Amino acid sequence: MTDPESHQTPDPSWSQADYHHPAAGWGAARSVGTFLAKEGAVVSGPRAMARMNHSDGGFDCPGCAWPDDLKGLALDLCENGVKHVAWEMTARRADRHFFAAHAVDELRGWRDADLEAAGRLTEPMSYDAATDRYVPITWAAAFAMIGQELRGLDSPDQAAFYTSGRLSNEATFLYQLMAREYGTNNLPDCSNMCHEASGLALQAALGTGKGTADLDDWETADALFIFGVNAASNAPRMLTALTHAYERGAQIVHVNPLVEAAARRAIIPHEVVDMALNKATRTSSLNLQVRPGGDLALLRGIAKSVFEAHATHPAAVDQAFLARHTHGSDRYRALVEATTWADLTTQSGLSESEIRKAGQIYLASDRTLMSWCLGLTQHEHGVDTVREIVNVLLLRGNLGREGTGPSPVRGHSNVQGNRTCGIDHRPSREFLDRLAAACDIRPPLEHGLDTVATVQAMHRGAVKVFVGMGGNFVRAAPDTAYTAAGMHRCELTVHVSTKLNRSHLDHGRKALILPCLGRTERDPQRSGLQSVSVEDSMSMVHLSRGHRKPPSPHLLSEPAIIAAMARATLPDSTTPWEWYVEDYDRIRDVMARALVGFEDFNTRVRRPRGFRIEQPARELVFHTPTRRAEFSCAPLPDVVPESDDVLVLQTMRSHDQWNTTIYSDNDRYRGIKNLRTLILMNTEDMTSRGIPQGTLVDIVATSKDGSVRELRGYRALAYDLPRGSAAGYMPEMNALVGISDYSTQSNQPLMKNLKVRVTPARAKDE
Ligand SMILES: Nc1nc2c(c(=O)[nH]1)N[C@H]1C(S)=C(S)[C@@H](COP(=O)(O)OP(=O)(O)OC[C@H]3O[C@@H](n4cnc5c(=O)[nH]c(N)nc54)[C@H](O)[C@@H]3O)O[C@H]1N2
Ligand SMILES: Nc1nc2c(c(=O)[nH]1)N[C@H]1C(S)=C(S)[C@@H](COP(=O)(O)OP(=O)(O)OC[C@H]3O[C@@H](n4cnc5c(=O)[nH]c(N)nc54)[C@H](O)[C@@H]3O)O[C@H]1N2
Ligand SMILES: [Mo]
Repeated sequence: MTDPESHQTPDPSWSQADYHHPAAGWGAARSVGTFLAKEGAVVSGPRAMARMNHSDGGFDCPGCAWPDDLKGLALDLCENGVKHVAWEMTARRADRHFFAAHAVDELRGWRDADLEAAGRLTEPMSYDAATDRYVPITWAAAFAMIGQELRGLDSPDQAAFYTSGRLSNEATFLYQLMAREYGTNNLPDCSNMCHEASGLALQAALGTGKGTADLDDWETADALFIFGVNAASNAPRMLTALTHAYERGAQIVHVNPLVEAAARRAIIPHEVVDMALNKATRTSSLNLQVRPGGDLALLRGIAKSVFEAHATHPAAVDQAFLARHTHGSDRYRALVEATTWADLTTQSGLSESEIRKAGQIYLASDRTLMSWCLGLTQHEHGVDTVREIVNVLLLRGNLGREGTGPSPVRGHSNVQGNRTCGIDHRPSREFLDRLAAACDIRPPLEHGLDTVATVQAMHRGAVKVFVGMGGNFVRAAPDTAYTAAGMHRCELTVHVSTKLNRSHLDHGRKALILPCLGRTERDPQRSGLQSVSVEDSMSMVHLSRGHRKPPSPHLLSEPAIIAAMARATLPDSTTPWEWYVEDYDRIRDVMARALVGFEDFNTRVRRPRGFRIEQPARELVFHTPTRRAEFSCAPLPDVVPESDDVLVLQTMRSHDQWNTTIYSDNDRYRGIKNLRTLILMNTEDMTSRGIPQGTLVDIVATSKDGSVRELRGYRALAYDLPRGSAAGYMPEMNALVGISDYSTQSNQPLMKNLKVRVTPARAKDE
C-alpha cells in the first residue's frame, strides 16, 4: 500500500493547538488589521467602519442579523462585520479582461476563495458556449434575454427565484411581487436551510414565526440558555450581552457538543479599558456537551425537574399563566412524567445530574431567555426541539415579560426581513389577499418550491429558469454534485451578485451574471440618494444608506435590476416598476399597505433607530387556532446512531468564513491553522478506528435513501466532542449531504446530522 499522504498535496504548515485567549479581544483586533491590509482597504476601511451601524445615515452591517446596541455605543461592531465590509470594498476587480483570460472550465478548477478573490464584478456578463467564456452583454440585452425566456415557459412554475438573506426589504418586496405577478410562489431561500424549523415551530406554538425577545430582554434576563450556536464567530455581538449578563450575576448555560469560545470568556473590543488591561469576563456558568440532536431530551429533562419540584414547591410551575394563556399543558405533563430519566440521559448524552443542574438553574431563575441557532434546526427533529424550548419556557411563564422568551439567532443580516416582506414559498392566504389588494395583482394560491424541492425539480426538468438574487446556491445547497447537475439542466441561470462564485460556473444552457451595488455603496436614483431598510433578529427595522463610491460605473441597484427584469417579463404590467425605482419611498408606501406591521413605514423607519415590528406573542396575543400558546407533545426521538462504527457528523463554519465565502483557512478559536479539509473526532473514536492524530482519512456518508457519498484525504484531528460525533466544515462537506437528507418536519437539509463512517485513507488509486 502506498503512503496515504501521497494523494494529498503535503501541507506541513497546518497546525492545531488549544486556544487559551478570551474570545474577541486582541486576537480579533489583530485579525482585523491583517484583513484590511490584505484587501487593500487600509485607508478606506476604518473610514467606512465609522459609518457602519450608525443610528442615522450609516449603513447596516451586511454581516449577521444581531441587533445594534440601542443604548450603548453607536458604533457596535465586531471583527467579522469589519471583514465583511472590507470583503465588499476590495480594490480588486473581476472585469471583462479577467473573464476573457479564463475559460469557465478553467475557473471550475479554482478554489472558492480564489474565485471571490478575483474581486468585484464590474459589468453584466453572458455565457458564450463557443468560447466557454463569460463575455460582456449590455443591461438591455440581458433583461431582454430574461424576459424572453420567462415569457417562453409553458408555466410560470417552471421558474424558481432564490433569495440569499442579504437582500433589502425594498428589493425583497419587489422581487416577490415580480414572481407572484408573473405567476409563481417558487421562492426558495437560504432560510430553507437555516431557520425554517424555527419559523414553523414558533408559528405553531405562538402564532408568530419569530422570536419574542429583544436586546433589552437579553440585558435583563437572569438565566440565559444558549443552544447550538458558535456565537464568538457567528454572532460576535452576542458576546457583549453574555459578558454583561455574567457581570450582573445571571446564569448562562451553553448547550453544544463542542465547548465553543463564547462558552468560556471574552473581552469586548470596544470596551477599551478591558482591552488595555486584558481583562476577560467569563461567559458561562454551565456547559453541557449534548449528543448531536440530543437537545430535545435535555429540554424534556429540564421540564421533568420542574414537574418534580412542583410536588413540593407550588411556585415551580406558573399555574395561573398556564391556565390563562396556554393549551395542552396537562397532556405535556403526562408525557414528561411518563418519560424515564434513563431515556433522557441516553438520548441527551448527559448525566442525570447534569440535566438536573440545568433544571435547578431554570427553577432558580425568575426571568429566563432561550436562544438557539443551526445546532438545533439542521436536524431531523428541529421543529419538535424548538417547540420543546417553548414548552419549557411556558411552564414557568417565561413569555411576554421583560427578560424572557424564545430568541432564535438569525443568520444573514436581513434573512428575517426577507420573510416579513414576502419571500415565502408557502405564503398565507391573508398575506396574498393583502398583496393582491395593495398591488392590484392576482397572485397564485398554490404553494411553491423550497430549496430542496427546487433542486429536485431542476433534475426532473420541471424548473428551467433559475434566478439567484445573491448567494451561492450551488455551494450552499445540499449534495453539491447533484445541485450543480441540476443547474446544468436549466435553460437559463441568472445570478445577481457582487463577486464571482461557483454558482456562476455551474450554469444553465444560457447564463447571466448581473453585478449589483453592495450595501456600503451609494445608490443614486432619480429623486436622489436612496436608503434601504433591513430587519434584525429581534424585529427592529431601520434604514441603511451606502456612502462609498461603487466599484464600477456599470452596476445597478438590486431594486433597479428586479424592476427591469419584471418589465422585460411582464411588458403589459400595470405595476409602476420604473416609478418605484425612482424613489424607494414609493416602494415603502406600497409595502405599508401590503404588509402587516408596516403602517406609516416611511415615517417610522426614519426615527433615529427605526421601529420594532409589533410582536403579538410578546403581548400574549396568540394567532393560533385556540388563541393560546400551544404545548407540543412530540415523541422523544431516537438520536443514538444505529451502530458503533457510525458517527454523526455536523458541518459548521470556521471562524474565518462567511457561509460559502472563505476568508482564510484558519479557525482561530478552535486553534486550527491552514486547514479546512479536516474532521474533528473524539480521541477514543480515533483510537478504535486505528486513526492516529493528524493523519488522513476517508469519510463515507450514507444517505437516508441508502446512497453513498465520499470525501477522501481529510485530516482527522482529536477534539473535545462527545463520542460518536464528529465535525467538519461547510460548504466543502455538502458533498456528503444527499438530496434526500432533509427533515420531514421542515424540509431543512440535515447539515448537522450526517451518518458517516471514517477509516484511514486508502491509497489514491484504490
Ligand atoms: N462570521 C460569520 N458569521 C455568520 C455566518 C458565517 O458564516 N460567518 N453565517 C451566518 C448565518 S447565515 C447563520 S445561519 C448563522 C449560523 O450560526 P451557527 O449556528 O453558529 O453556525 P454553525 O457554524 O453551523 O455552528 C453550529 C453550532 O451548533 C453546534 N451544534 C451542532 N450540532 C448540535 C446539536 O445537535 N445540538 C447543539 N446544541 N448544538 C449543536 C455546533 O457545535 C456549532 O457550535 O451565523 C451567521 N453569522
Ligand atoms: N453543509 C452546510 N451547508 C449549509 C449550511 C451549513 O451549516 N452546513 N448553512 C446553510 C445556511 S444557514 C445558509 S444561510 C446558506 C447560505 O447560502 P447563501 O446565502 O446562498 O450563500 P452565501 O455564501 O451567503 O453567498 C455568498 C455570495 O453572495 C453574493 N453577495 C454578497 N453580497 C451581496 C449583495 O449585497 N448582493 C447580492 N446580490 N449578492 C451578494 C456574492 O456573490 C457571494 O459570492 O448556506 C447553507 N448551507
Ligand atoms: Mo443561515
